[in-house]
Amino acid sequence: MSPSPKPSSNPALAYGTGVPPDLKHLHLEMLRIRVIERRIAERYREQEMRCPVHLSIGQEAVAVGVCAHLQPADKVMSAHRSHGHYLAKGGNVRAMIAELYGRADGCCGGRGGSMHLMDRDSGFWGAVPIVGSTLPIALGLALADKQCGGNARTVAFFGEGATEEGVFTETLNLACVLRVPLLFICENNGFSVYTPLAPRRSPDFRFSDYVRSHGCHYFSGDGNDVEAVCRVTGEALAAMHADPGRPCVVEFATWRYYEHCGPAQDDHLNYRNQAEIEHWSMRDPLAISRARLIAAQPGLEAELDLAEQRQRQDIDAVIEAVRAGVRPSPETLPRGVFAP
Ligand SMILES: Cc1ncc(C[n+]2csc(CCOP(=O)(O)OP(=O)(O)O)c2C)c(N)n1
Repeated sequence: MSPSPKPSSNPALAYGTGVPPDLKHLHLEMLRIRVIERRIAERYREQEMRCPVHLSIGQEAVAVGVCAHLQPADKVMSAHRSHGHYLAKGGNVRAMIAELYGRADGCCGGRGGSMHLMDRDSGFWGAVPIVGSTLPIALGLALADKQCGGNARTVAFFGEGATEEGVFTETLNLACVLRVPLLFICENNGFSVYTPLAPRRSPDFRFSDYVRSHGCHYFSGDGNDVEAVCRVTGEALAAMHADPGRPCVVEFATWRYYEHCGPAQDDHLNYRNQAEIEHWSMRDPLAISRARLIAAQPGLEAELDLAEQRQRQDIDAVIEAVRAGVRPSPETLPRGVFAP
């Protein structure tokens, strides 16, 4: 996996709005993200990556299905669980891994780690782990584009936990009042760290009603089916196109397979019930797309296996190249803290 050329060479990005997504490309892109995150999980135990990691294993379909509609000039912001969004938007792999390893050639100079990714050349405008904090920044990006007469799309990815921060309501409201066409993508994986939705929301709460009552479009879909994500995102973009200036929230139901933060699975902690775990384990986004592809074309099985093998070799080569790199020198520590 050599550093991706800029602008992005992400194959999924060739599938702009209106073009039916190619399931094989979408699957391979999800697989690439899965392989990279699995390798991060495996290598994390060596304790050379010194930053916390929030893996999105299980949530790849949302990142890939949404970004399949975007071009490099479109802008994306994310939060603490951002590897999938960064990669699906065409972010440079080598710069991301270098960031996790704290190397000077990391996408944030090795100072930020996993939770502070950025690759503006590919339209990934940043990730920040303060929950909800990137929502108003995304609104600012979309507002600037509107004021300058641009036609880039701006997308904010966030978890459902961020909707419980006041800043979500403020951003949603301002987007509606100022008529800023921001696309909010809410990945509802059902948990904020260890807390499920039930104790966090009244049984009467309807997120769709809440969003619509502000004057915003609302759509929802199966976040573990990449074709469904693509379809619903396309519908959301079409609704925004038909009614310029009205923002849109799309909520995708999904599930993370690993712990909230860290390289392991934590289902033994029993904060998620067995029935839910079994339900979602039968709905792995990669298993779904692979089964569909092979049912349509049985000969693809060997090709997909080979692709996975190559992706593993690629990420291993990137990791070894990154490990040979240098750390930022202490003299550069204040860089980026104070304006010159
Ligand atoms: C303002 C703020 N409050 C609390 C935290 C601690 N925290 C980090 S991630 C997280 C849960 C966020 O859940 P969600 O937004 O649904 O994203 P997920 O982790 O499920 O992807 C919390 C509470 C934080 N980083 N920022």
